[in-house]
Amino acid sequence: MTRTWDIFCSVVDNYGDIGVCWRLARQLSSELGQSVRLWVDDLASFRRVCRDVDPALEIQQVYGVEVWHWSEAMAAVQPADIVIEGFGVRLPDNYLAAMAERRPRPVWINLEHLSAEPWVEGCHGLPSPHPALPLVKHFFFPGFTAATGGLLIERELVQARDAFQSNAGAIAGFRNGLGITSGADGALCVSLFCYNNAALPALVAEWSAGELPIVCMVPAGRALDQLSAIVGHRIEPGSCTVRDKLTIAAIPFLDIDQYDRLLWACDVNFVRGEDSFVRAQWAARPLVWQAYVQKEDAHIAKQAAFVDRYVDGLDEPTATAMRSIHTAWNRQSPEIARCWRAFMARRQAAAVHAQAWAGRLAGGGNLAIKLAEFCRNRLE
Ligand code: TRH
Repeated sequence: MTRTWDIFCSVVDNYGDIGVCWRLARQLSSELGQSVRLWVDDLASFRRVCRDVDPALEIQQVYGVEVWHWSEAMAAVQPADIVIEGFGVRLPDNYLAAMAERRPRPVWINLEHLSAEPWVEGCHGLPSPHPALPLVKHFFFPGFTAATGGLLIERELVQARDAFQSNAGAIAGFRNGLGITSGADGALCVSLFCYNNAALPALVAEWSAGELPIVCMVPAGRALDQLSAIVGHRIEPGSCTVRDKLTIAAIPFLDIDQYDRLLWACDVNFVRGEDSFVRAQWAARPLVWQAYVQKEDAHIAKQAAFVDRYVDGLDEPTATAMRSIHTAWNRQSPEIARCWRAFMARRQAAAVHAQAWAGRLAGGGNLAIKLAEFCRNRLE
């Protein structure tokens, strides 16, 4: 049955919030036939992950989703059947009041951040009554097990990935399209998307001096800025910078579908935050994840909880290499050079495991489908 949805997204300082909200909105509309209104406070950032967005428009249709520019003076609208706050964003008071007035009252969801930590199962789905209004919000946690909300995955994703990864011509065409016309053959292809990381200089030194030719594909952004500082000159997207065995291939910031292809095309993906982290797992290639840095080292526990799950079923030396490289990268330690060498020594096993892991991930369920079911069961 078609329901109406309002999804609210505030772009904090990065792209994960809009990446997740857009992916969810698009999937609810195109695969589940839902009527979706997506409210976004920063259309310029949205345009970076989806080229079809026009930042000048207050209201527009994008792939069947009605996108509204969410400004402070929000228009008085009738709330939808289902209201989603992306990552605890605060809903405007007039909209909350309209939700309380509406009959039947909307199902109200706070879509939470992803974590592999065990406590998530106990918090997924919990209700939280509004202190003053007759409204109840439910917490919906993405996660890796059947007792959580699962992960976002589009219906055709696995098929599209497998077709791409088994087609050398498609991969070469994709690289050519990014302007990478030489250096990639026979080299290890690595994509790099990270926060400023004090371990990056040591990693670059290791990649340059190592035995293996490496092409590091870096979309424009913070990682490229830091690489520019490391090599001592501004690296422009579209250019290649060679340091001994390392070629830094700077590319533009891609839209989210092209970014998937980058992950599918690479042998190892350095990813960060939440959405690129999940996409790298679906890419079925080894990944190195930098968790979003939090106070009191909360991100270290978060990273370790994921790696604990991830290494299940791996042989001990590969599991140790996987743990060590994640610890060094997230602790931003120069130990990264040694850890990279150890990781490379277990490269084949890590690649086989990444395939198996991508297959296992589906066990946690499809987030959009689980969310739609969760809401359907709560509609008055
Ligand atoms: O941008 P992020 O650091 O987002 C983070 C996290 O979501 C974090 O949980 C949140 O609290 C914080 O923002 C405020 O990393 P993430 O989650 O990987 O999101 C990046 C998005 O950008 C993802 O949807 C993929 C997309 N992307 C592209 O579309 N093209 C690109 O070239 C690249 C590098 C990324």
